[in-house]
Amino acid sequence: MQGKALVLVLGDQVTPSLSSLAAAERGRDVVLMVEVAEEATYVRHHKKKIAFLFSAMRHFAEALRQAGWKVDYVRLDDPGNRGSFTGELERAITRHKPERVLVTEPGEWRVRAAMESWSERFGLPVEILEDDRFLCSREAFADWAEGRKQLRMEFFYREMRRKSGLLMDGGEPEGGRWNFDAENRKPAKTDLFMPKPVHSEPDEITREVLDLVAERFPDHFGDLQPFWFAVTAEGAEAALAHFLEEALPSFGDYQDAMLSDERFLYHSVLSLYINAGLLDPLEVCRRVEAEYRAGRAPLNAAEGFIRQIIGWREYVRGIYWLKMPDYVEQNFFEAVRPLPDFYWTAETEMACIRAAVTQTKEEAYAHHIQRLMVTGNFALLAGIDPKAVHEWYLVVYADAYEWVEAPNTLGMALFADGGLLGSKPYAASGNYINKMSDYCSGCAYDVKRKTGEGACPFNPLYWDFLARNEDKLRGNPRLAQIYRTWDRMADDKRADYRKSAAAFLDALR
Ligand code: FAD
Ligand code: DLZ
Ligand code: SF4
Repeated sequence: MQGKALVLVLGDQVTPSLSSLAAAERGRDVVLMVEVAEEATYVRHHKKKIAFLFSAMRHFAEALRQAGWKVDYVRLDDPGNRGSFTGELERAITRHKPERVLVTEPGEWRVRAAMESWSERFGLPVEILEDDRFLCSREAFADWAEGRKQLRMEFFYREMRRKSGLLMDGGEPEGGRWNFDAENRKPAKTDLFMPKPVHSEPDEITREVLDLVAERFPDHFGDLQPFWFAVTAEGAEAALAHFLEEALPSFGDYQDAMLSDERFLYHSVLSLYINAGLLDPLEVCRRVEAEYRAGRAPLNAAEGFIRQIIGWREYVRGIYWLKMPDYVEQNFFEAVRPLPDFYWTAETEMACIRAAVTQTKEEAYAHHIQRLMVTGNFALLAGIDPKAVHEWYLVVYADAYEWVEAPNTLGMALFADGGLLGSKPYAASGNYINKMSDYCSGCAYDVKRKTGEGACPFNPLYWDFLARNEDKLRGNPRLAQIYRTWDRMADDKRADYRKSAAAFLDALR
């Protein structure tokens, strides 16, 4: 029998079936959970994210105790708290004198690098176990990627469908097609019924955490109140049940839509629960499939949703671990412009950006198309330094961890990886935002104006981006048609676009 273990459980590992807990012995081994300043400040996370995780951690520790585990929980303001995983593990080793340390692999490269130093540092075996909450292990992804000229999500996704059996009809995809994305691009109308996510009432534990966060992190971005996130598995389950019943049937149709007064539309708002471990991603997908099989949700909704989780979510994680630590250093377009202040203040005349940033500040949430086609698209077109954009996305969302945030930001939104994750940049002019949202009707800029005073900035920036990066993009077959349009444009029109873009970018300083 192996000796007594100290089991370190991280804030985004609040899952009873976690591999490190499964490998430990209840009643004998000690579970260590630590609130540490370094995790809240290595980037200055949104106040709501810190409160969500601390409260989820405290509730989880209590649930483990109830289930018979010995739990050593270090609070942020406990005397002697050294403020880092390494410092707190060292103190706990002195307290408990374990023979080994058990931990489930972390989500971030930075933390893994620290973990790998622990065995030598503390003179103890440190077992880093696989995180089996993912369908595809890091090794399995590396095997899949090996020898492929191009890594494309769609092919990876098909393998995950086969592996999980989700939406399969024998060996074939349900409905005869793997992907129903083409049916998922309807703009939403304001008179449609939109369900609101479930609001959980803060209990005493959460209220105590809210006071702590207000006192310790007053200068961090974002509003702490009102706080309505669930912080337990039961609360997250209620949010899932509500989504299945109220929003899933329309999830597919309006997946790409944006509306000024509807911050959540038919999105699930489950990413923060899934990423922290309060919901099991595969179980969520099975529940979605069951809604389809029972005739309560159409196939385009169920397939669209399942693709986001067993496709995109698993795929970006695979890319992250395959390419770190270099992945976050990439800057394909050599973009250097500083992040404009309005990413923090929301003070801009651009109604779409103002809406996305205001809601991000208030909710620590924006849905995918806002992240990709509004704040992401602007940063791409304006040539903002990818590191600054990456840090912003890591700070501002309650669901943000580097393993999922970095490939989405640097790969999908900014094309900073030169096309490893996506086959072309998601660059779009104001026309796209106008088609998919109601933002433009309330904007100081005119989306129909292409250049000059009052023109929607996305219009000249779009062409300026393509012209500026012509040497890097012209050879991309998916952009051939766009460059043909640019080539056919009259010289003075092209010059107008470039001049308008330059004037806007100069004023940004
Ligand atoms: P829904 O629209 O309801 O989708 C269902 C689920 O699918 C989500 O809960 C999520 O678990 C998963 N999912 C959907 N799209 C993606 C994706 N592209 N990558 C991974 N999982 C996905 N997601 C994060 O979880 N954390 C991040 O830090 C994050 N940063 C992003 C940064 C940028 C620039 C972009 C473009 C996207 C980012 N995403 C991130 C992906 C996506 O925007 C969010 O997962 C989604 O908006 C969460 O809201 P939801 O739960 O309502 O999602
Ligand atoms: C994000 C976060 C924060 C703010 N605080 C803590 C903490 O105090 N203790 C903890 O165990 N985890 C925290 N986390 C989550 C970690 O940052 C996360 O586990 C790592 O980034 C690895 O994914
Ligand atoms: Fe955004 Fe342009 Fe529309 Fe204004 S006009 S909301 S800046 S896309």
